[in-house]
Formats: sequence, structure tokens, C-alpha cells
Amino acid sequence: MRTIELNVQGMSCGSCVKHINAALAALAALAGVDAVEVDLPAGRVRVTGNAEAALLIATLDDAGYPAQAASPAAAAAAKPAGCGSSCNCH
Ligand SMILES: [Cu+2]
Repeated sequence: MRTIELNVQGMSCGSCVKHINAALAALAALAGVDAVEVDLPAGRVRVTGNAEAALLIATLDDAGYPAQAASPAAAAAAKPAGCGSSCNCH
């Protein structure tokens, strides 16, 4: 088991968080996702389990949220906007 941190774009309100949780929950039995923690202000998702990072990223992309493996530089650049034109849940 491991923890994978992802930076997720376009996630800016509680509805986005629900979409992301639902998308990743669908992988739980299939690929081994034990826990999903969404940090909305940071634009970050932490996934604990055995799923491959590439699969998590593909799943989030499919759900409409471009994701990438977290790195310190990317985290500094991530600035969540208010729910609006930059929000992917509408
Ligand atoms: Cu939203």
C-alpha cells in the first residue's frame, strides 16, 4: 500500500470534490483504492491504496479534471479559483 499525491486542475467547489470522490471510489474494488482525501484549497488529491498513479490520473482526466503527479513546484503554482469559469463541474 502506498500514498499517491496528485495535483488536480479545475477542482474548485464541493461538487467537484464529490465528482472526484465518486470517480475514484469506482476504482476501489477494481484497482485497489483504500482511501481518497481531497484537499480542495490546495488543489490536491491524496489516494491511499495499490492503484497505479497513471490509472488515477487517467480516471481523473476522464472525469474532467486534468491531474498530474504532485511535485513541490506544481503545488506552488496551483491556485484554485472560485467556483465559476475555471470550475469543471458545471
Ligand atoms: Cu465545482
